[in-house]
Amino acid sequence: MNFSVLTIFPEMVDPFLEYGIIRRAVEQQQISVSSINIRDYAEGRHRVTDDKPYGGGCGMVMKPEPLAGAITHAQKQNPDAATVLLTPQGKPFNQDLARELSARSGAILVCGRYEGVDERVCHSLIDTEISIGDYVLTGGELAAMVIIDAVTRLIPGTLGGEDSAEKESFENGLLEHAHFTRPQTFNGQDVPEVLLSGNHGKIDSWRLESSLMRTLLKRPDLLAAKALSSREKEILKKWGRRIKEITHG
Ligand code: 9D3
Repeated sequence: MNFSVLTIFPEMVDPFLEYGIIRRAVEQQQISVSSINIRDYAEGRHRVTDDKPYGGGCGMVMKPEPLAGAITHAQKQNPDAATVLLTPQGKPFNQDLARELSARSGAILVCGRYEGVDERVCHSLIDTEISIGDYVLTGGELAAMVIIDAVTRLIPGTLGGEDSAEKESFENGLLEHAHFTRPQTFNGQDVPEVLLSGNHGKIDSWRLESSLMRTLLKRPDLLAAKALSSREKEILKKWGRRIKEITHG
């Protein structure tokens, strides 16, 4: 998968490529990430990339010509890629969107800065607009890195180990079960006995129960959205009865 990041701060992206799974994916050529400096496509001695908004108002707008130049260059390099604008007005990023992007051969990630991008660029050169959540950032660069991170770990082989991405949280609509490692007693707290039993049927049941209860307590919205199996329903009913016993005596 080939990512192109279009930004006025290409140096922001470089250190992100040097760690962990992302670093290995680059080394093994499962992904490539090229940063393109939008300023390189700006004209004039000062290579200006922003300008005052028509109609007045505070803040600046990204000029269309440098951005269009950078995007068309990236699209020629990476012809099958999706062209994505990172903007607070975009579609909220989630695991489904990450999976859709991971099925493509590339993504051109256009990072806005200032108050926004000239509308005619969005209109003519952008396929989709993505936001990474309802909070205000100073630009799209961190959002581009979030997307590269989430998409890369979905590419087969990048996790390079036992765990497949499919087994994890959000893939089955539940949060993951609790995890424990050595020592068996830590700060007076013991690891649940069942995990030491070696009985894998019981361990799987305990993990499903842990997943369901954590999702109920921490993310009831996920549980409400999920199609539950009859086994999952039984576990939730059992806990419902237990809670009723406690609250109703
Ligand atoms: C005053 C109006 N602002 C909108 C809330 C303008 C504005 C603020 C911040 C315009 C751009 C930005 C910079 N943010 C991004 O480029 C951005 C972003 C974000 O702020 N939140 C979540 N996802 C993203 S993706 C790109």
